[in-house]
Formats: sequence, structure tokens, C-alpha cells
Amino acid sequence: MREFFPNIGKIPYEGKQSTNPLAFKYYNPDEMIDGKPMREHLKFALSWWHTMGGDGTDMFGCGTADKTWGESDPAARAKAKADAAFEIMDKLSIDYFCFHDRDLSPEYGTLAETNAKLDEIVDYIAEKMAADPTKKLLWGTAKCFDHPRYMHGAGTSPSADVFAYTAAQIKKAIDATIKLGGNGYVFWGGREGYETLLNTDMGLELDNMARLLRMAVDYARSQGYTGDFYIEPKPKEPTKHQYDFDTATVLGFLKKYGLDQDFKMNIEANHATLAQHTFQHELRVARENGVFGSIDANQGDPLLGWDTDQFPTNIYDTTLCMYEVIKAGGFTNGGLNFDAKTRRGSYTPEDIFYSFIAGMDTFALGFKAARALIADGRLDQFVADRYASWTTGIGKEILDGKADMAKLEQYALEKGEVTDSLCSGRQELLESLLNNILFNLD
Ligand code: XUL
Ligand code: CO
Repeated sequence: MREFFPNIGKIPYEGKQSTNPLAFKYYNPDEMIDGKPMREHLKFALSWWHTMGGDGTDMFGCGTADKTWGESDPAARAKAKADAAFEIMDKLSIDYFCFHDRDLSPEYGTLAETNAKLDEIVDYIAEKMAADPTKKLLWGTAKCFDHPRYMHGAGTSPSADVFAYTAAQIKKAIDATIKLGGNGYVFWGGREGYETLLNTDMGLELDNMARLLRMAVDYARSQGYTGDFYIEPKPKEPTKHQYDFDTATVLGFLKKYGLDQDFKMNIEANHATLAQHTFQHELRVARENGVFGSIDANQGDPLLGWDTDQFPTNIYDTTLCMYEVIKAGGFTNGGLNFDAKTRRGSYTPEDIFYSFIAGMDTFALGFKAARALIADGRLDQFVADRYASWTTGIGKEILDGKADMAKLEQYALEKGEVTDSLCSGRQELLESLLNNILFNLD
């Protein structure tokens, strides 16, 4: 088989003293931690769209990177893409991948033809996976936002015909996910939102979105799918207002339509910042509501208000992210999908490897730091102590349901001004504790 990156070998782990740009400094895939290798804790995934398809095209200019994989015929290119993807995963010790249907195989003249060509490439990838069972599908999804038919949305389009087309496309993407053994299926609301309320029936659009999700879940379950369904919140872009604004908004939507038992969240770091939240905030909301599922690992630029999808290099963010992941019990069906692209100016084949190494090392460091933070115990103890007034006395009575307004009034009247259960929040102390943990890692 053709080698696409002949100048790059398998990326070794060389440790933090290494100066080799093509080596991991912190990510040691086979290092055993709590009885399982680091690769199984982190479950890194390659995103087919950015890595295999993204050529650097932006609103101001054409592509800078060659992602033709040496083929001009679309079907031949789809296969070459798969070969190159497996080579990249192999060389970087990445075990998982994620796809949109149209990343695997483009649209052809009719839906029937498009589906037939998709089947061919799915079969091809299934063969490659059978030959190398270390390569697994983290999740699949359908690209219901690219083609002009989706200009006004897909599941929330004013056109019932578009809704039907969307259902047909998602049905096929679910089939592909099942065929490739995926344990996740993502709904990111590509153009499910609005540009102006002047032309929008918001109530009908949201009802229809819920109808589509219910049909999709019922269909997948009828086909024996046992994995998770994820919603990936995002507040804006491409539309001015995306309905799946953030985790809290999505939770309200799911509860209203009785879908809350069927969905978890796929939290993307850059989407959190677009919603003016921290990455940790979104993860915490998901964890506290029992819907933490998977992560799209990337980062934005604090000075830019758009979805830059950069490879994550911020150690504070990855530390606090992995803190939430560990507290949520680790990944089950989910993982860390690099929904990230090399900068337009980082256009060479080596840049793909440098970018993944940067992102994977940053998450490995974050994982180690989060473990150290938890093992150290001072942070968790501080939080427990801060809420100590709920473990005894009136606090415990409130939690036990043994207090009402009259009883609390009586208590407050007798007790007088509150002093003894107020104490400092110690924010600066905790921030320097985090620094201390980070810079004392082995
Ligand atoms: C877009 C985005 C998507 C989803 C999958 O911002 O994150 O790539 O992850 O549709
Ligand atoms: Co994403």
C-alpha cells in the first residue's frame, strides 16, 4: 500500500527532556495508570473532516494544504483518504476516528447514488478495521448543513421536503455508524437556528427538531444500536442563533420533549467559549446533570469571536477538563475527538503531526495534573469544608426535608446575625495551589 508520509515514522514517546519535534514528551500511550494504558484513559480520535479534508480554505482565501491524497476521482480519493487516515492514526497511536457521512464520500447526482458510493467506502473502511482491530469508530454524524438544500436548516427547515431529506440522510449515517461498530452518534445542529425572527416560526422548528431526534433514536434502537446519542451544543455560527446554545439550554429542550433519557452531551471547548462559558463550565453542567458523554477537543482564541478550532495547547484548560472527566467516572463510550485544524499557514504534512503531538501532549499533561490535583486532595477538601454547614444542624435538617419557612424563621430569629458559617472563598490561594500542582509534576 502507498505510504503518504514516507518521511515520518511511528511517533515515539521520548519524555519531557526530548528535543525531537516528532516525539511525544508527555503522551506515553502504553503507560499503565490505574490498571489501564494512557491511550484508554484519553481515547483520542481523529476528525475526518479537518484532518483528511480541511485544506485551509477560509472566507478570505483558497486552500493552502494539499488534501487531494493524490487522486482527482472522488471515489478513488475517498479510498486514498481512508488509507492516509489509517496511516496517520497508526503513526500517532490514535485508536479512534469520527466522521460526517460526506467526509467519507461526497454527494453524487442522486441520493440513491450518493448512498451507494457511501456504502462502498464504509465497506472499505470496515475491511481495514477488520485487518487492524485497534482502530475504532468513536462516533459518526451526518453533514446536514453543507448542501444548498440546507440553507434554512435541516430538521428545522421551513420545508417539509428538506425535513424528509434530512431524515433519509441521518438514517443512512446511523446505518454507517452501526456498520463500523461506533458507540456514539452525534447531532450537531449545523444550521438549526435562525438569522432573523422576522421570518421564523420558532415553536414549529423546535417541535420538528424534537420529532426528528425521536425518530432517529427509535430507528437506531430498532437496528440494535446500543451506543450513546450526543447533542453538541454551540451558541452561534453558522447561524446567528443556534438552538442548541449551550448545555443548559439543550437540557431544557430535552426535558420539554421527553428526550432527556436518550441523549448525552458532546462538549466542544471552542463552542463553550463562544457561549461565553469556560470549557470547564460546560463539562460541569453536563456532569452535574448526568449527561456527560464525549468531548470535541480544541480551543479558540480569546481575541477572536469565532470558531477557530485550534489544536489545544492550554494546560490549565486540559487540566480542568480532565478533572471533570475523572470526576464523571472517565470516558465510557466517549473520548477526546480532535475537532481541530492546523492553522492555514501551517500547511505542510509535518504540521499535521506537530499539531496532534501538541494536542495529545497537552491532554496527557492535563490528565496527569488533574490526577495529581485529586490525589493532593486540598482542593476537594476545601470545597467539602466550604459546605460543611450542610452536614449537621439546620443544614442537615433542610437537606433531610425537615424544615419549612416557619421553622427557618424561628431559627434565624434565635440565631441572630450569621457569622460562624461564613468564611473566605480563598480563590487566589486555590489558583496558586493549581499552579503549584502543575509545575511539580514528575
Ligand atoms: C462545528 C462542529 C462540528 C461537529 C460535528 O462547529 O464542531 O464539526 O463536531 O458536526
Ligand atoms: Co465539534
